[in-house]
Amino acid sequence: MKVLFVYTDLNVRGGAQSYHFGIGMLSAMLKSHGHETQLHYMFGNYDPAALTQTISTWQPDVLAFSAVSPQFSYVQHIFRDLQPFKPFTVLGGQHATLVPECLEQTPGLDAICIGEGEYPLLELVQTLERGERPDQIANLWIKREDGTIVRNPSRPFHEKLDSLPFADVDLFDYQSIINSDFNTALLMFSRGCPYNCTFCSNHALRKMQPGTYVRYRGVESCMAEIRDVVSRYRVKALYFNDDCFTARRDFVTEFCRAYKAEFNLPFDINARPENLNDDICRMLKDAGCRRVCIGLENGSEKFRKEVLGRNQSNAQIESGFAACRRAGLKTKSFNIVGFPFETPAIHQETVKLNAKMNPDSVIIGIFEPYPGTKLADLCLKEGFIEPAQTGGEFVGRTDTILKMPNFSREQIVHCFRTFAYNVYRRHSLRKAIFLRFYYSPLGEPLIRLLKPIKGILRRITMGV
Ligand code: B12
Ligand code: SF4
Repeated sequence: MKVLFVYTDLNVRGGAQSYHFGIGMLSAMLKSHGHETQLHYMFGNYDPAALTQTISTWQPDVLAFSAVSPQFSYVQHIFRDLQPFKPFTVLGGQHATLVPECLEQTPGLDAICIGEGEYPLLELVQTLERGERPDQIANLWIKREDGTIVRNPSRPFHEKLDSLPFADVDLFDYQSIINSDFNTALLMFSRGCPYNCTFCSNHALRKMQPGTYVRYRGVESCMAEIRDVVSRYRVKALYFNDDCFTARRDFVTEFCRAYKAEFNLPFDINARPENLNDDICRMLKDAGCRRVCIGLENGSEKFRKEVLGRNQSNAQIESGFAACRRAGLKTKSFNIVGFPFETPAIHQETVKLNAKMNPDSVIIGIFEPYPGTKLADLCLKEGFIEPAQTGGEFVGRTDTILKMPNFSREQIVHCFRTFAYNVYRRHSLRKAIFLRFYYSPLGEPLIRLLKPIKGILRRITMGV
């Protein structure tokens, strides 16, 4: 059968094309069972005409959409603008998983997938191929012709990740994705995260299927996938985009040993600061690690513990950054402003802690309440957002939909724009001024304008 994946990647800050691990995995599974797949990547502009064209020329049997919550409105636009569809339509990804009511709310959508989709999608395609109704496939909710919904139970999280085929990166224009991200290929070897931060979807996703949520691939399988990617694409660096690469010490040890023996490419990882000590940082550095991206998120110990579900002290954060520095690893900190109950004074603690850590680069985004998370529920309960409000008509993470008495929208946006400047102004005025522009309203056009020299700018501002 022919399955056309539709991946919307619209109105996202930064302007780089992106790869989608989930779609890569689903496509690999279908292809390994003899089905044909194609991708319609909607990047830059919302252009439904191009999708209509792809559907009419390729004539797929199934249209398979994937969406995070901030992208779901574009999927709805597609359904509104292109109906009626002849192919069977199915939506998966974080939004369908956490907001399954979207099936009822989207005329023309035939099914959704709750959670992991490799086997559910394969079984759906096989059932349709046999000409049968796909009413009894675990993880799928199906809309019948009379509008009633069949809610099938969820199957356990897939235990053995090594048994799944490698992601089908060839479905994407993978080389230009690599090129657009400073010649860096994105890979991922685990699923889930052991932590429970209230603003992140992980705690909600872990409840949607039974079984073990946090799983890692075997190191041999990771090496085989890296080998495959670097032998077929022009790659200068790798970014292992696992939620928390350092969560399992035995994995890191074995991975570093195997990687060092075979590859000579710098790599970046994501980590929690409390996982980082001299031993692990030296091991990472020795294996070729270039940069550790650390979720700092907020500088107040009390606020992190009481509102964000992050029970870690400032001393632990400082010690994690210090260990990276001693090992010669670059650091990048991720931060958020505009959390419910945050105030300008609490945000100043985030500025202060970052200024003290002086990471090689900092990233800040404005808090977005993702449906199904504890913080989105809190926002609703406190009246900071309206029910059914999931996003605004702005580039995500650059503005807020929250209405809070102690931290106004104008103040939040101002803090977002001036954060990086305030972190760096005492360390490097040149970097601070550049980042002041980058986060200004002119930032997006500026990024596009400076595209030809973005590598140089990255070295000045991020050190890599
Ligand atoms: C890697 C990653 C990225 C990558 C890759 C993008 C992508 N969409 O995969 C990059 C860096 C580009 C990215 C960007 C963004 N991301 Co992101 N990202 C992740 C991360 C860390 C891992 C996702 C992943 O690859 N998992 C592994 C794969 C195999 O699983 P999967 O994608 O979930 O797919 C499986 C199932 O969902 C299902 N499935 C998925 N699609 C479909 C479709 C069909 C038809 C079927 C049947 C099944 C199905 O089957 C797949 C295989 O089992 C998650 C955190 C997390 N733990 O989920 C955040 C996460 C998904 N991202 C998030 C967000 C908000 C974004 C951005 C909007 C951020 C921004 N403003 O820039 C953008 C949106 C980009 C876009 N257009 O989708 C949120 C989504 C929240 C929500 N509830 O919607 C998450 C959950 C993080 C968080 N803060 O909670 N992201
Ligand atoms: S550590 Fe990061 S990925 Fe894990 S739950 Fe917290 S925010 Fe999400």
